[in-house]
Amino acid sequence: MDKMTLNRMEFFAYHGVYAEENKLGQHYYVDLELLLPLSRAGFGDELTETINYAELYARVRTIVVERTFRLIEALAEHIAQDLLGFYPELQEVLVRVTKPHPPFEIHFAGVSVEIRRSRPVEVYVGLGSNLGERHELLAEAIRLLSEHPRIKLLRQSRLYETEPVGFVEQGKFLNQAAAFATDLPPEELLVELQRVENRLGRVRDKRWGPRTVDLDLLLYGQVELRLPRLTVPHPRLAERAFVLVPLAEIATDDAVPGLSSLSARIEAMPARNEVVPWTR
Ligand code: A4P
Ligand code: MG
Repeated sequence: MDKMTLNRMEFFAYHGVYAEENKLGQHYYVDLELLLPLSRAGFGDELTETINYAELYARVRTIVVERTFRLIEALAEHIAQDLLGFYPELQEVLVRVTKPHPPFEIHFAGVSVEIRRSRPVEVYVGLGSNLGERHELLAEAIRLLSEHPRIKLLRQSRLYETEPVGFVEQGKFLNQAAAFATDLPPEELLVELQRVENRLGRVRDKRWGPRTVDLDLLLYGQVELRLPRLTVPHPRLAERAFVLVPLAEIATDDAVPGLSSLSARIEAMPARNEVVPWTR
């Protein structure tokens, strides 16, 4: 992806946790790295095909000098979210905020934070539980995930009761699918899913064995990924009626890369009859 950078925009402002900072003010530097396609501007030589950096500077300036934040983290986050919201062509932004001279006796050359943010992606999570208060555990898992500031719940399917697949000497499962918008990269999202599993008492002993909550990353936009600890789309997704039936309720028919029709796939699975809507 092409890149535009704005280096060391300099402002005077009053952010900070300490009273001196709010009273005396200080200098701030802001650096930006914007990832966006620039070839149309390159070939056409038209300002309307790119981001006008004078306008960009003015937007950043408004945030830095007209707002007050306690933390430079909050200032950087605010700039990143504002720019992603305002410029639809912007794919990713890096924001670095520096206080070169904090108003204390310091023995380092200023302090900075640097964050990289991208446009949220629609992701699908498969949930399963066959131990404890299953429906409460699934609801709690969705609630805990949505509490994350960078994960937003979009839709959730009904609950389905399903026969155990794989290791069959265990209780029936409740399964569900949920769609979220997130700008977390896939591996960080997996860490969040595992954090929620652990909080809800998941003990990993037997593979495919009973579990309080299992959270699988089914889809991350249209991305296909094979990492040592993460495969997306989920490798066993297309063979499992307990995943596909809830997923089809909240996703479009062509949502799974490499699978032309979710509904046709489900129609061809005898096990779809073992996936029945569940109510209390
Ligand atoms: N991993 C790789 N890709 C992914 C991904 N897309 N999402 C790695 C999540 N994890 C992924 O998973 C094992 C490792 O897979 C993780 O450490 C991660 O790095 P796990 O959740 O620790 O173990 P698991 O769930 O016991 O194994 P696995 O292979 O994920 O099992 P499944 O495929 O999740 O199957 N029957 C019914 N009716 N309903 C169910 O929900 N679930 C299972 C578990 C078996 N039978 C079931 C159900
Ligand atoms: Mg799993």
